[in-house]
Amino acid sequence: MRVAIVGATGAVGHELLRVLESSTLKLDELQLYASPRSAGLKLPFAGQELTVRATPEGAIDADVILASAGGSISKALAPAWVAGGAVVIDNSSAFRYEPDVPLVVPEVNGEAALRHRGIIANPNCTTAIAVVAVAPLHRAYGVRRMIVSTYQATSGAGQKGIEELLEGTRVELAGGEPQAEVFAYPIPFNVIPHIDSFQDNGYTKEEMKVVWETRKILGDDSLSISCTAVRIPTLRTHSEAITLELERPATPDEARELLRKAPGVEVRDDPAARLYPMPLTATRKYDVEVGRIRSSLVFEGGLELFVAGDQLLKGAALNAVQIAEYLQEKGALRGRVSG
Ligand code: A2P
Ligand code: 11C
Repeated sequence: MRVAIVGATGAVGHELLRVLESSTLKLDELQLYASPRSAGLKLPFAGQELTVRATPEGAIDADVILASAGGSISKALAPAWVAGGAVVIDNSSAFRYEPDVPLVVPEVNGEAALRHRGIIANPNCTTAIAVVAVAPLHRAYGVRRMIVSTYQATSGAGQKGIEELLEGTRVELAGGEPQAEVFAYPIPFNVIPHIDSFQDNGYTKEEMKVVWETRKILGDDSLSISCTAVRIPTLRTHSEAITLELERPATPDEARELLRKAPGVEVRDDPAARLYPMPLTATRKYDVEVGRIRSSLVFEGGLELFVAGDQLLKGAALNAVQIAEYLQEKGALRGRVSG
């Protein structure tokens, strides 16, 4: 299989290289693309050095293109990549809401990927992490309402987000005033309830992505969902507090038992032993940590939980590679419907 990464020098691109090194994909060739600024740069991969090329305007000769260079690049170039015969697994939000573009988390709705017409969308990282934990509960108990509050790391905003936290922290500790370019306000020692643009309904686009994408992935437009998305001064891994109202009552023990068997989940839930999900322990892990599972005090028979998932992995690079692996396993890489 010939694979290309577009956006190979970015925060997600870096993780794609690492995940591909240990993936089950039968790689014959790996091509790396970024902006013209990075052309000629060499990046390590599986003991070799691969040269980054400027992303061309037209088709790329590859079977699978893992795109992570932002929505405008995907929007402009993905049609040409598809016309050239590639399957595009797109990490941006450019195509997620198009009815004929599957939005896929393989553990949850892998079979949707088989209906692709050239483009498969990778969900927003906050959504991907939440649905890994919520989907098994939804199947068993029927989620009626879901309320999410997030604690999102700076790398959600890419490499520049990481640098703004690190540099700002150095400046603040030296007694200076940190700058804010990527984020709306200085992020060191702060908490910012503002990710992406505000919408007419008062929610941010990041918050609405959780609503739209969770419904699409779970295939249930009746789900009542609301989200408050907050940026915090951590480097990576998004955490989320999730409250669920259920159709059929669940006890915390039943939920723990179910989630222990769920793919992509690590139950980390023993408060007496101070065991709960945290960025400290979830970072660089493939599984999403789930803990603090307890009966809701608000919704009778409902649940409260806390999740922490490495959003550069399950929320982005890992999920994209898992989609490619799923297609390979099902022999569906070349099986797309034409047109
Ligand atoms: P570059 O490093 O050359 O700017 P992040 O999400 O971490 O900010 O990364 C964004 C990725 O998208 C980087 O690999 C970046 O490459 C790439 N990128 C940015 N602009 C373009 C462009 N015009 N064409 C292709 N890739 C781009
Ligand atoms: C963040 N979740 O943390 C965002 C980044 O829709 O793919 C991912 C945006 C997206 O800033």
